[in-house]
Amino acid sequence: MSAEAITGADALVLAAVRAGVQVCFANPGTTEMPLVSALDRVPGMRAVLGLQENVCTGAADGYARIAGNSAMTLLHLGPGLANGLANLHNARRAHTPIVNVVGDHTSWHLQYDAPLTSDIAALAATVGAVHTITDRNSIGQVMRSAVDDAHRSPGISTVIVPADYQQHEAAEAIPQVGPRPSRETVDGDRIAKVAKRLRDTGQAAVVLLGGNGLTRAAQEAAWRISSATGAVLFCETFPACAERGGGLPNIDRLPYFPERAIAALKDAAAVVVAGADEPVAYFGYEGVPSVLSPPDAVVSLARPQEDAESALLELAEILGGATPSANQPLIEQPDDAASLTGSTVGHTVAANLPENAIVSVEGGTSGYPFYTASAAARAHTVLTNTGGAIGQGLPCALGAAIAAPDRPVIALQSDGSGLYTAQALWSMGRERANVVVLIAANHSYNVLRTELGRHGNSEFGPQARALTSLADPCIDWVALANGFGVAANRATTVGELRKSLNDAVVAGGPHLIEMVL
Ligand SMILES: Cc1ncc(C[n+]2csc(CCOP(=O)(O)OP(=O)(O)O)c2C)c(N)n1
Ligand SMILES: [Mg+2]
Repeated sequence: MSAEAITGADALVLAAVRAGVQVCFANPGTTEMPLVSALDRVPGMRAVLGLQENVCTGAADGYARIAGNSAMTLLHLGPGLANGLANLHNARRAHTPIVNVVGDHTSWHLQYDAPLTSDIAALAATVGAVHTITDRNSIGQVMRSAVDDAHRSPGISTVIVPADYQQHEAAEAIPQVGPRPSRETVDGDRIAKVAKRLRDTGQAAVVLLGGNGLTRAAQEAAWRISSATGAVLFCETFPACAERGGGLPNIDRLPYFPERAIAALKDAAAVVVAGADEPVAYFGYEGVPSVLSPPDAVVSLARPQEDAESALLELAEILGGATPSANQPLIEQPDDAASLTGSTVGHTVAANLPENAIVSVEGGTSGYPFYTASAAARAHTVLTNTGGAIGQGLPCALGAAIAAPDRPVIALQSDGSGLYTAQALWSMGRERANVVVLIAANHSYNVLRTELGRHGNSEFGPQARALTSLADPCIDWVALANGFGVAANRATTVGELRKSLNDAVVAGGPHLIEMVL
């Protein structure tokens, strides 16, 4: 394609493709029509339709976490972006590279304050860098900068592009393929200082892993560091992407509730963070400290956007620890006749996990018990909800399946959270995504009942009960999935779950199993 013959929209898509972007999760409108046409004219970009923008942004997050490459979204004006913000918030917490392309009114129409006019830049600024196209001379250049921005912390960047600049002929040369920014390397001095601190503190140290400190190689290095110094290893409570099972050490997540996290860290003379932020409580509770580690204990080996993996490998070399031999317990398989509870589900899924699976976990009911049991499972990758805005698990599983079509994806999903973005099921059906969705159907916002209890409310009144119940009417997940074109069945016992999970994995997804708890 020569620069003279192409439109601004072509220039934008071409620049994205040349920057290595391959997938665009889209829900376009009138102001993005030139971009939709450009996706047909410019080869190299797969377009995936999401039926609500929070599906698009969550799928972009899941895709980019697994592909290690940025994803593009195409969203309609301010309201489209606003619908996608909750999962962009989660993606920002995961440091995921995403470029949002948001159309705006034609430049000369903006002054009339037409119904769909809004402050798109203000919305976009809540999650990262904002680029507004103000002429037709630099659309490709700006897109290239936005992709580069997405590969720097915090990960999200947005390009706002008025419809006329998309439509008119581009007046620029499109950037050629060039290297993308990669994770910053940690300098040797810092690593040497951490080594000294670990030697000095010995067994009273904790190493908290996050970011790319949770790859297989990084966890093995952390294991060696622990064997050399006696340091206790933890994984951040909600990792973006963590390898687990397949002989890896059983690294616990830092507990969610602050009292338990504080107890886990209280004797630590050093808390070495490797790819994780300094740990703070998820919420503030009266009388409970927000900062979880003892004063002055935190030592940074690598911040989340830095290369924690190589820093851990170098630290392990300096400290000289040997790799301990794997001694994994077997997973206790619950009895086939047992009923489904969070615990029996967690064990059953862990015991039957296919090799090299990706597990997108959202919700605590089966999520926590699964994590505990999954250390002894086959090798897999876990994706969690990093920012606490629920409605992330199903889109994230969809995106992961598009990034890794050869790997089985399991979405271990609480029901209430799943209903925020249930439309993701339709995209799974359309894209033939290899996802098995396991719904923990307790027909309640159970975790909120626990939180009500923590606020001293153990006797729920009718309003509190109603606001935390999804029963009456009960949601029929099998009918819902079928309605979206996804095959589904219901399981009420461990045996039924085991059989239908194994069958679905063999058949290939998408498939949904409603687990009646
Ligand atoms: C966007 C957003 N809205 C609301 C909440 C508050 N919230 C946290 S957990 C929860 C309910 C979760 O229920 P479910 O997913 O069914 O989990 P479980 O029953 O397994 O605890 C709600 C509404 C939130 N975290 N994010
Ligand atoms: Mg629930």
